[in-house]
Amino acid sequence: DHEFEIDVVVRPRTRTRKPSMFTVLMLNDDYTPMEFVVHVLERFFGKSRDEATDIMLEVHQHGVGVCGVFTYEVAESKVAHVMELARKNQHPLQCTLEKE
Ligand code: TYC
Repeated sequence: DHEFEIDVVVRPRTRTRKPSMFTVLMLNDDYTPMEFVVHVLERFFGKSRDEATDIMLEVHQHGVGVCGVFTYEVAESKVAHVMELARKNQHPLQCTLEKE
């Protein structure tokens, strides 16, 4: 009489969750100098001068533009840095984050 035993190893499946991503948006206004916006995009978002100029013009012409997409903590930190530098220079520049 023959019996087969099959051992099955069951690993508890730990869920790997992708972090939610957040888009950082730059908003247009009538007062912030174009050069300041270009500087901000270079300094905080790693853009080249050409890329920064394109994004700035997109915001200037259409009201809003994408600075980049990041995890929540990174996006929030970048927005805070932009707002802080704008405030220090007395520019009304607004930067916000939006869940993807
Ligand atoms: N509209 C501004 C001007 O004419 C330039 C500007 C561009 C301001 C982008 C904000 O996010 C901005 N000086």
